[in-house]
Amino acid sequence: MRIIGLLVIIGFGWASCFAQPTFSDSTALIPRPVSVRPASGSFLLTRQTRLLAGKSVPAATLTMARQLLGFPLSATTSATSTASTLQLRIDSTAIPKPEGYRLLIRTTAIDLTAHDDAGLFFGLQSLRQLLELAAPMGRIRCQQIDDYPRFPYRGMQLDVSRHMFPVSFIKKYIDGLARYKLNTFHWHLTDDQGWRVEIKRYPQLQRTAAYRAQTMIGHKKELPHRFDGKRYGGFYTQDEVRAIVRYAAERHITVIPEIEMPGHALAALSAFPNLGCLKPDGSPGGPYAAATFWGIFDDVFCAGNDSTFTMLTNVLDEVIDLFPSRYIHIGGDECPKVRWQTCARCQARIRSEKLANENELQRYFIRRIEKHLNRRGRQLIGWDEILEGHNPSLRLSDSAAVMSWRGIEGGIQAMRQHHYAIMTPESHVYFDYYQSLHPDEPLAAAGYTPLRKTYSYEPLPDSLDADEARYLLGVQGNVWTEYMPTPDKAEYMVFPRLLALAETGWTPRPQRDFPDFLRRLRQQRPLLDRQNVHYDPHFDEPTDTVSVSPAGQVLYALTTTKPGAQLRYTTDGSAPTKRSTLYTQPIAVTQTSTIRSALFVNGQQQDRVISQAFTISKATGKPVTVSPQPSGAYRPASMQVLVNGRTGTTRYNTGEWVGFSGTDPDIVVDLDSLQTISQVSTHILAYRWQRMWPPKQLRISVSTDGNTYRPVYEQTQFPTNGINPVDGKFTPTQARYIRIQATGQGLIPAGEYGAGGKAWLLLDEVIVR
Ligand code: TNX
Repeated sequence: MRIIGLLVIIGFGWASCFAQPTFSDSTALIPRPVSVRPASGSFLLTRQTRLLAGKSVPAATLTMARQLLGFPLSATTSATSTASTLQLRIDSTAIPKPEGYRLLIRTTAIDLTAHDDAGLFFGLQSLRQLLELAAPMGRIRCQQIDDYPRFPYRGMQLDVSRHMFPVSFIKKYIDGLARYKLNTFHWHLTDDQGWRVEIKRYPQLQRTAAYRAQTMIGHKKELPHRFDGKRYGGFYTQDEVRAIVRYAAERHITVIPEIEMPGHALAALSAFPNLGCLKPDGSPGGPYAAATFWGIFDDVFCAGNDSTFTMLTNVLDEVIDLFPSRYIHIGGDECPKVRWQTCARCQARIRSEKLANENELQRYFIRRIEKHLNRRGRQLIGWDEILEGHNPSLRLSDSAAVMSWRGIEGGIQAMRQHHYAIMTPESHVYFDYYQSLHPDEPLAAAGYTPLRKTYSYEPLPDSLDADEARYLLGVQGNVWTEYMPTPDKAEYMVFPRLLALAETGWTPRPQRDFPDFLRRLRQQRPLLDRQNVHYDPHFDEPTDTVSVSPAGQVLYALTTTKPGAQLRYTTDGSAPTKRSTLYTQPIAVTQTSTIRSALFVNGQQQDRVISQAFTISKATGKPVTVSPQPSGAYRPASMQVLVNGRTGTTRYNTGEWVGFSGTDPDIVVDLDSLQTISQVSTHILAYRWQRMWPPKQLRISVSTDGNTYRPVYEQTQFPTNGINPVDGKFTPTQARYIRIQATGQGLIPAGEYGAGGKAWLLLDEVIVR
């Protein structure tokens, strides 16, 4: 923390500030307050400023106030003798909203009145931001801020299993949450790749489950998988955990621990092989070892073995003693059922409990654990899969809460069933996904979630009525650390998206405005720098879109959010300079070329060069029909992405690839007129570790009338893990319609990642010559 630096700056800077008062702009606050009323005049924090506090204000809060403001404020009981005061008060009548506060800044006094201690803390965070934004002068404008959170739950998660971070970093992370008025730290402590919390009763968890033999290098979609050969691991001692819980509590942050079950349990099984399922022949399962790469693993806790529940409830008892949170997170996500299907004990449990299937066995598992938590006075929280296997006799208590991550459906379902829900959809608030499509971005998980997308997320689904909407507790950003081996990398992925999430959780919906958020974020950069936060600085980088006009022309549009910046571009492959063509409107792309663009402010290039290649062919911009319809996230807004001149890249979640889940696509491009053609090309994206498989066969046929097609090319081998170019060459022929059919897209074969599930087929860009 850089409080010392700030103190020096304010301490020595104040003398000169009467000459040239600079004001911090109250609306530079993040999250944006409910209401700000500016007044005339300004307040200057000086060494004479006294801290005045009512009896209801805890001593710890006064200490925190000094620490937050970085100023040696001495306390006083009366304001008479001093030049200026900072007065703290708790008054739940004047400030009716929990966590709410009113900050009244006048020329000689700042009055901070809050509903509760948390409100004081968040009010102090606002004051601190105002002072820091005003640094080095420390003079802030008179104003009244009335503020309170939109949602009671505002969380950030951190996975310490895939990669572990030092206690110092956990504290810095908690500081980051506190600054932006988040109030929950969801600590993902166990997973397949390592068990990270000390459990005194089971030293084998520390000895064995906390370590993996080595760690994967690169992205799991790349084959062959590569490893670093280095043993990796560690755990947080109970003393460290207690210190972190205390540190968080002082900052009004609740720590919710997560102990994963019944899936994501490989590390635990490595220490307790007897808690795995029996093999089909009845022999014990295993041996198990903590996972060395990323994904979902079939080996899970045995649900038929009572010892599983004994061990887990003993673990939870120690966890409950460590964490005073109302909720205990038990995971519940991504639990394959294949072992349960062939385990004699699990099958016996299904019979004895009269369960319909393995999904109900999962519910039985969760419900049994829930009963234990409830007996200990705690409530269960889990990922949305805890709603699986609905069976009235296994109903979770009303108090169980659901974290909706596979989109928002789980959350909606939960709220309809009157369970509290926290929205954490991977589509918007997974901070392990790329923030930019620039090729220089450091390695990240699969998705693409730019800042604007995170910011655009509205947690309250339209489909809920007012009664159901009461069950929306709030929002959370998730930080899975497969590709974040260091604290710096984690910060790069988390910031500034955390600030966008914080605003979503705090600020009333009508006050949220992305351009205004960006303006404030730019002002906050020096604050992040001073905190030594390694945030992603590219949030004003240009973004591009490709569309096809009604007349069939490819249009390349660029936008920038950077004020006063000019976009300039070249089409000959050269690097853009301040003398390159100025971008004023979408560029009509008429020939195969690469457009490179960059931002310039006062003739100086800003940020990175954006590059986009186009292939223009006889098919470009022509009408396309696709059947059956593409599936899920790979169903583009327009099928003309297949002929927009742009080919999908290995960053595949951008709407460019057209995807089919378990179905065989049939694509027809109409060239509008009979033409002589001799080549049809396309691309197949096959990443087995993303469940993306090539077809058994791809056939290209042509037609003059759209009824009778003649095959001209077939391909059955798609050897590349990644993008497979398909180049169908044939003797020149007359045709108007081009048809591409891919077949054999069924279930993922046994022994492969995601076996038995539907394979995806991804296809993009039809090029006809
Ligand atoms: C899914 S989100 C997971 C995690 C992975 C994450 C990677 C959830 C409940 N489970 O185990 O780390 O995807 O994005």
